Amino acid sequence: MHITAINEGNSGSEGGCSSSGCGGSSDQLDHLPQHIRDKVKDHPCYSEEAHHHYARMHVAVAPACNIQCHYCNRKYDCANESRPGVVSELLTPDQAVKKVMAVAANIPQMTVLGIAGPGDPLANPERTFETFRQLTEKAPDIKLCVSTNGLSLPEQVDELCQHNIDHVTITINCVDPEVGEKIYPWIFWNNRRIKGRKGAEILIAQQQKGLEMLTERGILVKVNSVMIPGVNDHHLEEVSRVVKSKGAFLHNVMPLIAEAEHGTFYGVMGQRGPTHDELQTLQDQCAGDMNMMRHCRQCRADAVGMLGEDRGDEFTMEKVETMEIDYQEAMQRRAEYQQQIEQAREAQQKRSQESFVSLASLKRKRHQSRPVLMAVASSGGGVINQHFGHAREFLIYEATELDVRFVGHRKVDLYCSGDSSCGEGESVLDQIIRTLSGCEAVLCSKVGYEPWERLEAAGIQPNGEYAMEPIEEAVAALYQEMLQSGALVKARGDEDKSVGACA
Ligand code: CLF
Ligand code: SF4
Repeated sequence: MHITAINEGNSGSEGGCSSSGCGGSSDQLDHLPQHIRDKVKDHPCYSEEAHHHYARMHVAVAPACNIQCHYCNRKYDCANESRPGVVSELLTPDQAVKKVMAVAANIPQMTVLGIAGPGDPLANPERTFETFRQLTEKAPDIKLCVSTNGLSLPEQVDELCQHNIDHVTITINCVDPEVGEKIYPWIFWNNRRIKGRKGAEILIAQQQKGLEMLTERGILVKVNSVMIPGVNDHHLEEVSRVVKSKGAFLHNVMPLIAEAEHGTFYGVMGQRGPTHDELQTLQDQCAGDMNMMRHCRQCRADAVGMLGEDRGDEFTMEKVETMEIDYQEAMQRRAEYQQQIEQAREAQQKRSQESFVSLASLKRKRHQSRPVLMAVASSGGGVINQHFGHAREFLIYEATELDVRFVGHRKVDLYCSGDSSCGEGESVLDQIIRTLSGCEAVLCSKVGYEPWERLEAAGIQPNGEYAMEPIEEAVAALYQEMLQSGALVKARGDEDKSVGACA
């Protein structure tokens, strides 16, 4: 069994940020030039495997925006890069730099600083570039990252290059103005508001031009797209093809978040977001042409910490102002800490390569058994280390005889809140079970008696036997157990008819 994380089905350029979990990240990244591997290997968004180990932070220095998206309300974070929620504090560049240094000194695994809102960073160029300029000088060990709607991108590419920015995200929801006019009511361009199709046309042209200019200059570009059922869902495969042909490195198809209480056009109009299945199906369809990101958590524009967690409250400006930071010393500690992470990653990788051999020897005839979805509770480090009741999200993996791949995450409410309600959260448990539908096992460090019974009754086998084991290996091993027990053999007539057709 070969352990991969995502992006199966890609051709030669696969890998990239689609690292392959503990099992084969070096395999998939090995074919890339060293300078690209260096750029992605510690970036929690560009490398799926890295997101188990490294953190990012955003500083909210960019309040204004030059377009209107139907899924955005200015009161809330930019939906390009964040789930709706007010930004707690808007920062000046000086404040942002202080905050970054405070976070870097306290969270040694923080490798990337991104500016992603709450408006558009390139619609606020002075504030954005001043922040980058100071950080390049004061915190040279931190990678800089920016996310934009792309309208001002071509005019800012040279400036971006001067700031040593390796990673740029462009949100591209369409390449066809007919689709675009349903998403963008207007843009602000050359001091004028331009509505409808004309506005969408300009935005698309600028995005494509900006993408080409960045890739020509060797900057890694990730394209984010918001999947809006009935509006651009059938169009996003084409978007994937086009941006890939222009050199984009990674495509991140995210679900629309539209709630009436957010006050967005889509929210108020009742536009729904995609289901888990719809999202995964589209990501799989796009994967034929493109490296796909599936671990995006749609972070806030002021998020701090590992993807999926937010430690922003620990670093309010009020608290930051009281922290005394010796950054030289902090850099030294960060380097040592990150070296330990790298050693652990290397050890995991070696172990997985060994298990590759032993698992492969157990492999049965291809397509004889069906794939299985498994949910995993992990608080980071790439291992199964979280109690079922403490999980706020489950990582979803698909195991087959040939590989294990990460396919997404599903958020849940906390089952065990740590007070007396723990174990009595009937309705929360119902909701978790519903959220995990389609999964046949849930792997966690521990699970209580009551949820165990309820999960089992719902056809989701709880499993605490792989506590502290690397995720992909544990999923692979459990799949093998299921395989050997005969539980996964396809019913007669379900076999893949294509098997052996060329043999
Ligand atoms: Fe931030 Fe975006 Fe850079 Fe990452 S987020 S600017 S590329 S450092 Fe990452 Fe967050 Fe998804 Fe963005 S998980 S929303 S993709
Ligand atoms: Fe909102 Fe971002 Fe769209 Fe601007 S680009 S309207 S801030 S979602």
